[in-house]
Amino acid sequence: MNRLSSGTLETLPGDVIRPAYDRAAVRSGVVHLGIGAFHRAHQAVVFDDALHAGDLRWGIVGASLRSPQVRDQMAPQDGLYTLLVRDGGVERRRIIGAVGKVIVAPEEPQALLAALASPDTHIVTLTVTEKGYRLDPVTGTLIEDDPQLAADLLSLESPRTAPGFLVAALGRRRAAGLAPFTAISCDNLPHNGTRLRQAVLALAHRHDPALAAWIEAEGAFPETMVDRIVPATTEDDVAALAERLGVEDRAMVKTEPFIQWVIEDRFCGPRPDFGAGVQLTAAVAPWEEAKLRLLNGAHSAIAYLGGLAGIGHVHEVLALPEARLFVESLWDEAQTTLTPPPELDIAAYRRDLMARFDNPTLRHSTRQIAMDGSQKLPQRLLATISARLEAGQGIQALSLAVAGWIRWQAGRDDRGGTHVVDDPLAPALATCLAEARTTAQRVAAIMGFDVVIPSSLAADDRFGAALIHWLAILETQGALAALARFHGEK
Ligand code: CS2
Repeated sequence: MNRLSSGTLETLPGDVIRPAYDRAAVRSGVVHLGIGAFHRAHQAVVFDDALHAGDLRWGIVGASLRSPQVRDQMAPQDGLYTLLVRDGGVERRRIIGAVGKVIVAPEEPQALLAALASPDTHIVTLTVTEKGYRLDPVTGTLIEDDPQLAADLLSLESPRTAPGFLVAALGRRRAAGLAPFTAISCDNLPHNGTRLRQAVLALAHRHDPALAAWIEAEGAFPETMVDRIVPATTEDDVAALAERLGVEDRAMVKTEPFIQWVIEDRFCGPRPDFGAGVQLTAAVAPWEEAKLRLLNGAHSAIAYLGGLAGIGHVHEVLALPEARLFVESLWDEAQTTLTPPPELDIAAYRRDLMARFDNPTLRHSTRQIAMDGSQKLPQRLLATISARLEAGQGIQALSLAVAGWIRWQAGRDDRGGTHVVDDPLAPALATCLAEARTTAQRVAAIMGFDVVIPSSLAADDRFGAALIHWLAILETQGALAALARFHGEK
């Protein structure tokens, strides 16, 4: 079967939306680091909207910092891919044309630097996951013994890390008399702009304090909150789409109708006239906190507890009344820790969230969300627990979720299935738990794991006791029994 490409665009069924602008005339105003499915279903769509609106400055050069997979999927398709929006039985298909080319950074670091240093480039967006910033989650300082960062600390001739590429490119821009670009972290991290700025300034300072001062004075690192559920594409999705399109698209992404991008209005250069889905604001933190603690907190809880029960997808977990009630209780706990922006109606947000999680056609896998728990837990669950404890409030639902994460480390679910713990700290966590023989010892070991659990929380007996209580039930009776017990005890 033919591939989707500029040459086969015309053969697509009439209901497929396609680029209504001249792709040959598009300039690349954006470089994106970490071109995975999330970027293609989120920021790329926003820039594609700008192109549709007639502002041709906002094409994207995508970069992959690790594997060539996305380049290999997109290059034969001239960068084109399908955005498949699924809502119950309704499916909308749109071809996104914003991505001009994809660079695999380890193969062509100089090409990526050239794109970042180009006078056409005004915005750099990043989805490099929590771990990509090379910052210690607790102290916020650079992880200097990370081998890739260590290489970038020595030399920025051929950078390896996201901060490394940004610093090297900003150095070139300064030398060429160009303004810096606006760098926008689109990862689910609290204060993501501040973190990116910290990583860039710390690295720049080590190479050239004058460059660091220039970045500090002239650059911009807006905070953002990004939201759209983008499950990983499966072979079945690719096959089903090929049947509908008549051509094969190996770079397709599937997502929900909902899209939200809240951006701090702090750009140091041009930006598109953003349309639907984007809100510019002075304060992102309240949005971000609500999203991280409600959406992502529930997601992680569903992933571990549902995954332990051997359930594959989010909507299937929520089909169980006890899981649903548990999520509502988790939200009851998280909600009191928020200071929502005036425009955000939390009750309506919770209702909408549950409906988004229920979307049966997304098939969002619990294992996908369970990934990288050590990087996600602090902002999704642990900060919420600290806030509740400080206010003298209960933490039972939040603790059951964290106990689920601890239990997940054993690599076995309640039905005897096994899973790989996909986490950059998996080896360290395994070592930390290796000697622990009892539930209490396992909890004590995790409490001492200070790259994830802040010391103030580790010292709080209320948290320790709740974890022991729930972990014991998870270990002896399983996740479904724990959820049922949760309601019995409430
Ligand atoms: C999910 C997120 O995989 C995960 O950890 O919680 O990717 C989530 O789907 C997005 O943040 C939604 O905006």
